[in-house]
Amino acid sequence: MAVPLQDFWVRKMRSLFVIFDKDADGVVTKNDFLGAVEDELKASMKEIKTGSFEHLLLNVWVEFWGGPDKLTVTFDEMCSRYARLFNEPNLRNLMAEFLKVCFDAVVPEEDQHLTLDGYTLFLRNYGVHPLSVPPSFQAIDTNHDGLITREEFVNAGIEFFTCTADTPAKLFIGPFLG
Ligand SMILES: [Ca+2]
Ligand SMILES: [Ca+2]
Repeated sequence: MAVPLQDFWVRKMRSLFVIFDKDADGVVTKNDFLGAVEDELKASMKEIKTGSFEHLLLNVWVEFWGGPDKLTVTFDEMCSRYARLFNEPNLRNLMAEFLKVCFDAVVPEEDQHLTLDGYTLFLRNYGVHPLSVPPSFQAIDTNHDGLITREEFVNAGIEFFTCTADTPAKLFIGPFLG
């Protein structure tokens, strides 16, 4: 029998799910998920980055959302797929790889870090209002130097998806909706 999922973690996943369930009907379609990357963000990426980003996004859909065949996913289905992160280290590696590509996609080649403006652009893509971004930025900027490094970004993302406790990383993708 499956171990019950930890309540706080489920609430984090809820904050993630609603970003993609824009019409709030309890279902996220594959098109909702893959279409979440807006042209504006794509335009700011190099062509090769766009290709690898879309490829990874598809992998994330297959591993954590609908699976290889389904075109829709419910919240419970998504949760049970993300819960596999607790037992399957290779999935953590995939998630870390995805987060690295996300980071590289929004950070200019010559820079090594994400600014508040860059993170605002990234989260706006997911419908997060610019005024809601600074608390998330501060949560991820763990050494408080006003810049997010790749390592800070990936660590916060992994913590968002794999930590069951209430930590600042709950703000990784914007406001925590509880
Ligand atoms: Ca929906
Ligand atoms: Ca920092």
